[in-house]
Amino acid sequence: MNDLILHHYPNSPFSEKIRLILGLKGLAWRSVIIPAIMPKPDVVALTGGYRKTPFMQVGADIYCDSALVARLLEQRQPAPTIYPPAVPLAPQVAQWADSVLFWCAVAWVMQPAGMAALFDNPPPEMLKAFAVDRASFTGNMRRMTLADATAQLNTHLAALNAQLQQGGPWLFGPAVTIADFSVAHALWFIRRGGPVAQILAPHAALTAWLDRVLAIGHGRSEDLASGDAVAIAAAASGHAPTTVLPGLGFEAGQAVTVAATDYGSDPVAGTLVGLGQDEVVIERRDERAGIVHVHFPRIGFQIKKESQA
Ligand SMILES: N[C@@H](CCC(=O)N[C@@H](CS)C(=O)NCC(=O)O)C(=O)O
Repeated sequence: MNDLILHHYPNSPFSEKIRLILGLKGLAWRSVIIPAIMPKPDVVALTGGYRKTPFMQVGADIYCDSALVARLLEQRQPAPTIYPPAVPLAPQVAQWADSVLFWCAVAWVMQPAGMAALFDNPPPEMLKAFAVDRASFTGNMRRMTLADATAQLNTHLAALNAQLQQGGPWLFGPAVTIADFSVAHALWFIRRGGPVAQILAPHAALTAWLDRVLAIGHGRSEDLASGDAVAIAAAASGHAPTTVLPGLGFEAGQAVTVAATDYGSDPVAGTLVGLGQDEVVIERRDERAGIVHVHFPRIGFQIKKESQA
């Protein structure tokens, strides 16, 4: 059943991570292209305020953050696995790539030559709107300078290349893992920067591996309008089953907010309907989308009782 609806846009690295995992798993999906900057009324109708890209919709269940979406895809299609038991640290390495490596790549690509290639020689007003949007999105972060990014990126690229010189074909040997996709999306972004992709050139094992990961492709998708996705949520009957486990500091039915702790920290308010070691789920009602369950990973998110919010 083609009920996986990915909300994303072409230039989004974290979306590329998910598109490639969909490709690896041979899943069919529906593609909703969302705006790259605010306002995003249809996104907010579904998520309740979370504005990062991508997120996955299944009926009236909304899965935020690519780490959680990757787990959902693993449940949907366990083979080939991206969490092989032989590489238990792969999710932690993926988290390093999603945070540390990713921001080095962003700072590197955002130099003028990279921006021109990424946005295909954009008009100045478009660049200005993008810069204003991202300034508030990342307002609580210290901006990396180009000098910082260059030095740190070169160190990371050399280590990744040395790791792959051990034999590959994947980062941790014979089994592909979530870490391959998290490292690949950051380097995919560098490749989209045209001339600035030269920084990858000295690392032959790494670039051959990147070709291999990107050759996986995106699986089969069909387009869907964002308004139709909102209507699908409103028409859905029921939600994925969830429970609130005891001993984790919260109770079912409590009014809470959930927010990312790094950047793009807009809180989403609702009633707690699911909580475990790895996931938190809140229920909220939207005028257009109806009763929606919004799922977040536990790592990287803060839950607050409404009285603390
Ligand atoms: N931790 C998030 C990070 C997502 C993220 O930073 N996405 C970028 C685009 S790749 C974003 O949201 N940019 C702002 C936007 O799209 O509005 C995840 O893994 O999904």
